Amino acid sequence: MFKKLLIANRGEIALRIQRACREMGIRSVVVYSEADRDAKYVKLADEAVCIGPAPSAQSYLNMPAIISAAEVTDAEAIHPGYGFLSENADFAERVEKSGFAFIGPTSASIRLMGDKVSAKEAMIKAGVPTVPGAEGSLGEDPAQIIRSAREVGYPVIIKAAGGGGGRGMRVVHTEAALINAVQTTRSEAGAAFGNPAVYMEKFLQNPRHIEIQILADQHGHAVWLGERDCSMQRRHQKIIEEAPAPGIPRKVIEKIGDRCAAACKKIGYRGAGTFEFLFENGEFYFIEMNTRVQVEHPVTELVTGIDIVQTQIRIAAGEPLPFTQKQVKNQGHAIECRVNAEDPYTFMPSPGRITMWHPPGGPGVRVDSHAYSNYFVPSNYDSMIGKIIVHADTRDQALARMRSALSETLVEGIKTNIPLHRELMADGRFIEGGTSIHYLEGWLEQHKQRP
Ligand code: MV4
Repeated sequence: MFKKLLIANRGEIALRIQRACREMGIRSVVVYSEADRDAKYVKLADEAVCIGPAPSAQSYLNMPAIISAAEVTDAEAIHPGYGFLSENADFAERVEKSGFAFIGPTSASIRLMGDKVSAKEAMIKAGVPTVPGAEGSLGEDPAQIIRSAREVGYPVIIKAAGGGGGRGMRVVHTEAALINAVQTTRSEAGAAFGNPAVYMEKFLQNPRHIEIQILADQHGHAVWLGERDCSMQRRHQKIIEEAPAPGIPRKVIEKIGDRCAAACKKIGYRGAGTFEFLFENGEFYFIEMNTRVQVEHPVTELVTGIDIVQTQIRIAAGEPLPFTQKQVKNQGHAIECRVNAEDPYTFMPSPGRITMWHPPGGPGVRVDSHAYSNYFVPSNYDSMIGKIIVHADTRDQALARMRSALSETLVEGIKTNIPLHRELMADGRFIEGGTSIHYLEGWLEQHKQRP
């Protein structure tokens, strides 16, 4: 096992990785920007290295600074967390070429999944169901593009191969709008991702967003840990996640989970990963694969009892998976609410000093947060300041536990989205379960007039 690991991230996930290291007897090095100098998790690390000023481009995205920090501290491995450099294939490659272990898949796997066209092709080959659409990326011939759209059937969606996570896509409802939409998406993609390639899919009108968590080792083993329902989102920012996904028969989930694990073996995937699906009318359609640990990993940890971050580290150190598929069991129900420093209804960021932080507690309540009373939330980064996660035997009990946890939580000095979470936990349709990716935006539209 590694003796020392560098955490190339900040905030709650830096603290989460640090906790995994401490339990495993691994010394942790945290890198930080000038804006995060006084954060408690920085002081709690075994070693801390300042890598630059507040803007991410000069600190958390600064590859030479991070690799130098690993060199001067004699770290053996680098954990990228999520966001920042976590899905940057060039970074993974530079980390390994510099002699460190990258806690994640090979740079080849990251590259394969980073290009959404090659990711989809790999999944089709591996027997994972994908959204119906035109094969490969679109060519230049307008007549051919028009024929493809007729075959797929309107509405279609044009997506950038270099996009993902909702960036670089356009829905097209009529043939009259098609060629223009393709051209615009192409030029935006070229500017934003340095890759003008686009592809076409059938546009699914009202799906849910369901994802499958997998873990794969370097010895040819791969397991799936269950699913998460991440449909409660606004502008591609998830706010509530849960496991298992309400109302989907276990047989249907098991079939797709087994396909994901088989696909990992087929492509030689290693580490933690997530297969993202759209789920509509009882069918799963693969859209993208994330090659990192995700924000919402705790709901899967709570229902399986498996520590995903520790397992990521063990896999990178060359250990075999410590459990088989048969030993993976989902127990009870878990719900996560992301706590953001923002206005709960306008979603305007609300950085600044937290004058009072009183997190919830009690049985089945987990809080992953780097915040504390007198912590200053910098304006330079994502507004998420923590996550409240609950676990109980049933979904109804988990909902009750989350309502109780939210009622205990006090955050003063800045605005947070906790009032929104309190309302959603009391919303009839959410309580029923199974709302689509468009539910929250509709709900916000209907709840515009408030005190
Ligand atoms: C889609 C879709 C409907 N049909 N693809 C958005 C994020 C990116 N991962 C893929 N996305 C979508 N792809 C087809 N063929 C609708 C979305 C989508 C979405 C997906 C997941 C979660 C939230 C979403 C919000 C709007 C659109």
